[in-house]
Amino acid sequence: MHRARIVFNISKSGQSERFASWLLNKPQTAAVSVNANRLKSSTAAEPFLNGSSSAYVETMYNAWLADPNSVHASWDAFFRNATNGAQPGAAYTPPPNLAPYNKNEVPLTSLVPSSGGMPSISAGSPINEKIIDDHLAVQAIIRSYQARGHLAADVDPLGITTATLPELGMRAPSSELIMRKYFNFDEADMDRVFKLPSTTFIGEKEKALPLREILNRLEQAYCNNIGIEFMFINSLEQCNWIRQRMEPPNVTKMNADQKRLILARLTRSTGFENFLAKKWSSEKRFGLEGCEILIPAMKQVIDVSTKLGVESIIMGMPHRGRLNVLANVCRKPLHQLFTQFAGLEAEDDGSGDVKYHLGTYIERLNRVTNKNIRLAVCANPSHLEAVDPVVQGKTRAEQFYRGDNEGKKVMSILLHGDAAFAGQGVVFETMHLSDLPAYTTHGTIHIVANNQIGFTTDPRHSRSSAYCTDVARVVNAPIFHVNGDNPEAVMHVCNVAAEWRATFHKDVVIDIVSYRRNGHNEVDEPMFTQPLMYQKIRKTKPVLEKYADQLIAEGVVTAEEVKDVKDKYEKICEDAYNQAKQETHIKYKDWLDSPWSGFFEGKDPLKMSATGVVEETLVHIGRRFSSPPPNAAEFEIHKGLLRILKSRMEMVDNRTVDWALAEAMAYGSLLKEGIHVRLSGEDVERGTFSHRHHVLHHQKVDKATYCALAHLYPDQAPYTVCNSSLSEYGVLGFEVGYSVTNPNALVLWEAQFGDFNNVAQCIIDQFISSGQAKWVRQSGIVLLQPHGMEGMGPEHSSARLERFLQMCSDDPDYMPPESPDYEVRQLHDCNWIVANCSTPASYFHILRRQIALPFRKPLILMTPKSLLRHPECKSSFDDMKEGTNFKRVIPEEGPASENPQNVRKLAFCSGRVYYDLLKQRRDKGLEKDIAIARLEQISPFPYDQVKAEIAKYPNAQLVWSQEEHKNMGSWSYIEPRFRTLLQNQKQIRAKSQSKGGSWLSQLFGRDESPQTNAQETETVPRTISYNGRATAASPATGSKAAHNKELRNLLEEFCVL
Ligand SMILES: Cc1ncc(C[n+]2csc(CCOP(=O)(O)OP(=O)(O)O)c2C)c(N)n1
Ligand SMILES: [Mg+2]
Repeated sequence: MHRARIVFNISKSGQSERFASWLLNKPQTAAVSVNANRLKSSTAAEPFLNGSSSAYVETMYNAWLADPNSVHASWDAFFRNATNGAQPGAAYTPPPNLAPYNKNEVPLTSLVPSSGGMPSISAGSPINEKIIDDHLAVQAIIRSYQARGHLAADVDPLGITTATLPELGMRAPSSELIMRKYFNFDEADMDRVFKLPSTTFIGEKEKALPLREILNRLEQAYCNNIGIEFMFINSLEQCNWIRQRMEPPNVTKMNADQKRLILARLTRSTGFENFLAKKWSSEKRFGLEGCEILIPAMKQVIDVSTKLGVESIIMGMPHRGRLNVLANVCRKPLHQLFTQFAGLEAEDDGSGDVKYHLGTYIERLNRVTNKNIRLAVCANPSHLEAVDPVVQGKTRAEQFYRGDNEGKKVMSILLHGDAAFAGQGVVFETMHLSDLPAYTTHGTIHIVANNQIGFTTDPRHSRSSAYCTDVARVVNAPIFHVNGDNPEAVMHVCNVAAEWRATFHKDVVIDIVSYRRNGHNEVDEPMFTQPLMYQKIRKTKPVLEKYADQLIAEGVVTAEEVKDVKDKYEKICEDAYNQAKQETHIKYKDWLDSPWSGFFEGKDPLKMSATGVVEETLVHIGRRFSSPPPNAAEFEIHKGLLRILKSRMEMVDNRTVDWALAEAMAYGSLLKEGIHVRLSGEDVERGTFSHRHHVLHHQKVDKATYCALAHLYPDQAPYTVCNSSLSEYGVLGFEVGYSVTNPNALVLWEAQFGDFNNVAQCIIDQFISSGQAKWVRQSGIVLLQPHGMEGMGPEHSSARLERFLQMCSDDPDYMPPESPDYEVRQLHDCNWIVANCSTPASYFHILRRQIALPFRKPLILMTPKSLLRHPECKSSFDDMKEGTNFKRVIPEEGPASENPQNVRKLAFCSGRVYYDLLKQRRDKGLEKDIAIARLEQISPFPYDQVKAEIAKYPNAQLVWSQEEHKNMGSWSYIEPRFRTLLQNQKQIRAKSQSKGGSWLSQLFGRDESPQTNAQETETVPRTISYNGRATAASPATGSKAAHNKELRNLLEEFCVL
């Protein structure tokens, strides 16, 4: 109403340019009065003149005005008749074939005054131009509101985002400029009736309305407390769907029961924060004050979604209001929440996390829908938005395991802060997963708790986009900005968003524009930086008070009822508080977001199953993997691939495997055992190095593909191999989320080159290396990281092995006592496994070991590049068949091992450098002098097996050979662990060292005489020296020549005895 009046005022305020002058470049005319009664007459008189054909009509009309002969005779007749004042319908002569008009449309000519007062007119008459002009203008106004109404909407409870123009007495000058600039109807036009185009639903059943009512309704729909951005959506069906739900008058009206429910929920949301503030006034809790409506909003989304069939909801959210969400949305027992404030010790293992990061998992009855629902809030780090892809991965996984292929049963809700939503790139990466076949979760509901500030920074300094939600436009998600102080508008938007998700299975954003009543946290002073904003906030009544007053005034509730609901909730909190006081310990597992029921029960936590596989299985998988699709002779495979398949088949015949075949056998054998395998990453289907080829493409038929590993056995588990979007942070986060959902799956993410993993550093640091310690949540995710110095320059050489090793939690000064279950015990205690395997068999076993373990640990695996085709990098079936296992250390097995006493150097290494060392040793004829042992697993450090190898070569100097620079690779990790081991093994020592020899002396010469002195052996342990590249800032040189020189030096040094 108000706004319609404003519109009218503007038109009087002297703007002379006609609204539609840009549409019809014709001389303007004076206003004519329209007899509204005429509207009640004919509606279907001119069927071709509907909204969708108006552009065509306009073109025809323009052409006709310019030259009546230039249009079809039927058009000429029509325009002539119409301009001569023909009765509705009478002007019509069948025109060229136009689409039939929609049911809610009326013909334009029916709105032309039929008689009386109508001047006699002829072709080109200004009066008729005006009629058409005005209708086109009204259409354009409607469209303007739909497209840009949000700019003028009253969505800010503080009224600070939209500046006031005092002289006009209105907000949002942009809207005046953009929407109404050309508007020049005057008061007399306000009661003229205009037909409504098919693209609006403001009329409900009316097909035409007076201009005044049109404007009123548009104002109500688009410029009240909801601002909608949706006109960028490419689908007309979806645009109309939104218009249908937002435009009819009174769509946001709620009945008394609904209002009371909102009030009750708002009371809890507000009461919870008040209670915490009262009991723990100086504790940080990142309260929701100012955006308390978030809780009723989430509950509304959940209610509607469960009504529409959703059974499980996975949520991710930041700090703000998190405790409130756990308490009032998830209904986590309040006393458990309150014990988090008590500073109690934990009963279980782990280092824990602050209370506003912890996750939870609840199954409960939704009282509104009377359906059982599962709610999970994922644990998340401080790193804002990092949890987004994790939630998506978890949601996708849950959908997968339930067979919910369309996302009807499982869905995700992501909550965001305004500053983080706009600022964090991972939001964009996550959005871009939303429609990809192997990553979609079939629509996420995003809710922004938009308090118009990020810590101390105003939006104008924290984003360049108009809204904090603009990122969602890239995926055609509708965006609803809503004033957080209008609870009913918020609920309406929630209803529409939930329905949208259930209908179209696409993302949608609810932007709750609100404010932050306190500082960033409860002990911060916001007036330091936002004095004016906070003066305004101080004067703003809490939404609960406003809404309670409103409902009391409406007679929906009484003041006593309001007080009663409030007191009851306070009592609930007080009781829980007293209960919490009885607790003596907290339990981290109370906060687990992904319980694996049945996985740990009845298992020996230190018993690992075998990883070897019967030969028959290896052969079967090998053959399938080396064959074109069975029974599909017409499937045309690329000739190069046929050669690869043939050579694979030959390997199978010869009982050997290369890297790709070993990998396929690992996956295939797990699939056979019912373990789902999912391999995701950039270009993983073929493999960056064109070695994998898990998906064969028909050379003649588009999108016809074949994946052998998905068709190995009729009852196998599903295999997913999927090329991802070009994202590391988003995709790795997604796979982490996928991996934590079910332990009976091997989930792998492959970096294109290991070098790129640091783009996902946050996921690695915050979730993978520390997730179990912080949140008792295990993950068996595998990171495949192509790594190796092969002269490919600084960004294609290093997966930064050193970083992963630096984050290993095992103590370098502690050597675990030996036991029969040494391997599994170490794995149990570590935070993750870091390995750099040198053989296909090791790769096969270590992948299978991920599942053979009775728990789950992340595996960080350096993987090869040139080794994929290295003729020596092959394994025999003998190393993989039943009875074989993963070798954490591969000892020397050549001539040196036959006479160990004579071996002068024992070199330890890991990964591909082994093959360079091997060749060098052979070339130099040092096979009896130098033994090479390989650490296939670097961390946990295989003390037991390293010790045995060292003991075998008592006279050998010990060297660690690596191809990485000295400040990179494994050296900094293995050096202190070797020291610990050697100090613990004083009986093993080289005499040269007992004489004070340093690693330098070992390198440049050694004492041949065998050791005899027992006292010396006890006091002087052996040491290990370094053989590798010097320290450097960059991981690798960009010069091939420099690379080769460095390698030569390394290898020459390796041979120095
Ligand atoms: C990735 C990241 N960078 C910086 C921070 C530090 N930080 C914590 S809260 C915050 C402001 C967040 O603002 P907003 O997203 O609007 O949420 P609000 O606190 O206003 O609810 C910042 C910068 C962080 N937690 N994560
Ligand atoms: Mg904010």
